Amino acid sequence: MEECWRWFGPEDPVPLAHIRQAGATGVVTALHHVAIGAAWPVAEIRRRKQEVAAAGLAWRVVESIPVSEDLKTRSGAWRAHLAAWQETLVRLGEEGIGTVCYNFMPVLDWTRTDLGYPLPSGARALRFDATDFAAFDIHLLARPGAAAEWGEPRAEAARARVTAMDEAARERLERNIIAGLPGSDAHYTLAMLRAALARYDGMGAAGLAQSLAEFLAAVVPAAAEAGVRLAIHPDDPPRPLLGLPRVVSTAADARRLLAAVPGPANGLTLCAGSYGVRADNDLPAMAREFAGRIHFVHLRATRREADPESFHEAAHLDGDVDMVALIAALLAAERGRGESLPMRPDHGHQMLDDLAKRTNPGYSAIGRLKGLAELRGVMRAVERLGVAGA
Ligand code: DNO
Repeated sequence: MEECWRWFGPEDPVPLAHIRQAGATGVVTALHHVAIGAAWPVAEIRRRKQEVAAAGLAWRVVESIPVSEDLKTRSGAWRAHLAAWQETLVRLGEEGIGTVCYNFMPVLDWTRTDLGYPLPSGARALRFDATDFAAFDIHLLARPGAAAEWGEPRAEAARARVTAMDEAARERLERNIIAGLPGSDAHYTLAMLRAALARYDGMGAAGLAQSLAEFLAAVVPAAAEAGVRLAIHPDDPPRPLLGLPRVVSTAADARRLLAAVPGPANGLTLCAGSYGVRADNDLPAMAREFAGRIHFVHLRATRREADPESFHEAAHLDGDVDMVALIAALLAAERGRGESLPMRPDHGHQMLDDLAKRTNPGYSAIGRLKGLAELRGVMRAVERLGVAGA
C-alpha cells in the first residue's frame, strides 16, 4: 500500500517537510477554504498540487469533497451543488488526482465527546462516551424525545452525569461535539444544530439511503468519465446519532450502496477505526468481500469499553480490530488490483512533544508517526512472510 498522510493545507501545524520525514510519499488533502457547494477552482487545485509536489510528495487522494445538507436532503440548492460536485470531479481528473473520499453523514461528521482522554501511559486519545453524548442530547441540546430514545438506564446515567458537571465541563462537552472536528464542515451553535436536525424530520434511514442512491446515480458516471474513483467514508461512530439516520455503518450498508451503482468508480474508504467500533463488522472479511471496490484505507484501531457503546482510540495495533489479518487481506486486495492502494495512518495519540503543541485533534505529528511506523512494520512483515490463515 502507498503510505499517505493527511494534510489540512498551509494552516496545518504539521508541515509537508515533516510528512516527508515520516516516510509517507502520498498526501491526502482538500481545499477546505472553498465554500461548500461550489466547484473547486482549477487554479486552486493546481496551486495545491504544486505545493505538495514542491515538497517531494504527490497529492494522491482528496479527502473530502463535502456533500452539502442540501444535497443529502435533496432540497434548497441541491441541483447547483450536484453540478458543482460533478465539475470538481472533472477538474480533479484532469489534474490526475484519481481518488476522492467523501461521506454521507447527516449534519454531524465524525463525533467525539473527549478530545484529550488521558491514557495510563500519559498520552492522550480521542474518546466517545455514550453517557456524555446522551447528556448532551437530552440536557444541553434538549432534543424532544431524546430521553425516551435512549431508554431509562442511559437517561438516568446521563442525568447524573450532567448534574455533576460544572459550567466549564458542559461548555467543553458542547464544543467537542458541535464546534467541528478537523476536516468536518460542521460548526454549529445549539440553535443552528436544532435547525439542521429539523431538515431531516421524517426522512428516516430509507429516505437517506434513497437520497444516497440518487446521489450515486448522478456522480458515479461523472467520476468514471473523469477517471476518478469515489471512496465513501463510513459513519463515525457507525450508528444513528441525535435521531438522525446513518446509512454507511455496516457491511450490509456497504454491500447495498455498491450494488446501487455497479462499477469500480463507486467504491469505499475502508476505515478500520469507524467500522471497527461495531463488533458485528468483521474488518478482514469486509476487506476480502469488497476487495476490488476499496480505493482508500484508513488504518486506526478503536477499543470498545466496559460500556460497549463507548470507545476510545487505542494505539494502532492495540484496538479491537485484528490489524495484522486486516493488513494481510488488504495486501491481497491490492495484488488483485495491480496498482498500489493508498492508505494513511488515521488519528494518533497526543504524545511527547505533541502534548505541548497546538495540534488538530487526532492529527498530531508524533502520534501518527508512531502509528505509521507500526503499520509499516506489519506491512513489510506480511509482504515478506505472508500470514498463516489470512
Ligand atoms: C476523521 C475523518 C473524517 C473523514 C470524513 C470523510 O478523522 O476520518 O473527517 O475525513 O468523514 O469525508
